[in-house]
Parts: sequence; C-alpha cells; structure tokens
Amino acid sequence: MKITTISIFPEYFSPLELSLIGKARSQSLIDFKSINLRDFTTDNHHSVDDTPYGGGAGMVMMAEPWGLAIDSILEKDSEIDLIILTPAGAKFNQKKAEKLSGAKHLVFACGRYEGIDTRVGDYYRGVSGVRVHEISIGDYVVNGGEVAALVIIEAVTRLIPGVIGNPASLDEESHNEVGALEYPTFTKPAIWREINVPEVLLSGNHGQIQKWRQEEAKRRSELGQ
Ligand code: 6GU
Repeated sequence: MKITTISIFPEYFSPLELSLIGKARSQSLIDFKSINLRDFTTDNHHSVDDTPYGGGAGMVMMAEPWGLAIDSILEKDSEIDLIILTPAGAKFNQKKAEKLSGAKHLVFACGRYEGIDTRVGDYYRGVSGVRVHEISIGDYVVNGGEVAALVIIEAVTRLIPGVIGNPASLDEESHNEVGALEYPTFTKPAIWREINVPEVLLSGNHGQIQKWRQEEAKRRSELGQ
C-alpha cells in the first residue's frame, strides 16, 4: 500500500519510522511519503491560508496549494483514496479501517486552522479515479489533521497482511462484534499486590475460559469501560 500525507508539518509523521509500521516500511509492505504543502504555494511568502469569506474567526486553508499538491500525486498515480481530515467528517471506526485497508494508495490531506476550503473535496469528488472520504476521529477538536492521520494510518496498516507479527490476534478481533470491547487480560504472576487472577483462567478448561471471556467482554462494553 502507498500512503502519502500532505501537511505543513511533514516532520509530524516521523513516528512512522518506529515499531511495526517502520518494519512494514522496511519490508516494502508500505511505501510512505510525507509531502510539504508549502512546496506547492505560488507566492513569495509561501502562504497556505487566508481569511474566511463571510467573516468569522481564524483562517481557512486556500484551495490552490492543495489542488497543486494532489494533482502532483495524481500525475504519478491516477487511482487514489483521498482522505480529508476534518472534525465535520464521518466518524472513523473499525469498519472504515477495514475498507481502507484494501486501498492501493491513501492520500491524507491534513488541514490546520479552521480547515481546508470546501471546494477541494467537491472538486476531487468529480475527478475519476479519486474516492474522497471526509473523516473525523471523534467528538473533540484537535489542532490539525496530522494526529488524526496517524490514528487512521495505524488502524489501517495493522490490517495489511504481513504487518502484524501474529495474525491470530486480528482474527480474534474480527470475531468480536463491532463495538464490543475485549475481555480483561492477565499474565504472571498469579497474585500481584494481593490481587488474584480469576480462577477460571488457571483452570485449563478452554470452554469455560472462552465463555468467561465473552461474558466479561459483553459486561465491559455494556458498562462502556
Ligand atoms: Cl480529523 N481534525 C481536527 N482538527 N479535529 C478533529 C478531527 C480532525 N477529528 C476529531 N477532531
């Protein structure tokens, strides 16, 4: 899978060098590129934002640098999924992660300030080969789309075959109904600061263990904890 981020802070994506994703990159399972929006500005000041039409607080990111940056990607690759990060987008979830994990090339448009001129999404929705997704990571506001892109990249790339060391753990997740939280987990020692591991987990009875885990997962998701 190819992943390209477009941002005024391309260094924000350096954590992708680490851990499983870094390894997947070195094994060529993921081809990641972070591009700088300011490289696509046309004025001496490398401006990316301007005041909003209709007035109001803050600045809006101008369409043209985004247009030029996205066009530069489309010159090399005519089929992309363009993800525009915005708190006004559809909420991200595991189902969306699964759908995106089958994509060939994910392009993340990471806006700052009060967001990106709405015409960018409208324009690329009309370009063949481009699928536009406006996505939010939850009901809160963060300062820019970069951290949201990192969340989505991590959720999506771990679903790509070969990225996770133990694919059985993915299997177990997908058997869980969507939204169900997982069961409580323990490892050695069996008693820690006078707290015992539940007896059933020491029993060796796999049927009972599975039943207990299902009940606990259900109880947790009902409590929302
Ligand atoms: Cl994608 N961007 C910003 N700025 N805030 C958010 C978000 C995105 N998703 C939730 N809050």
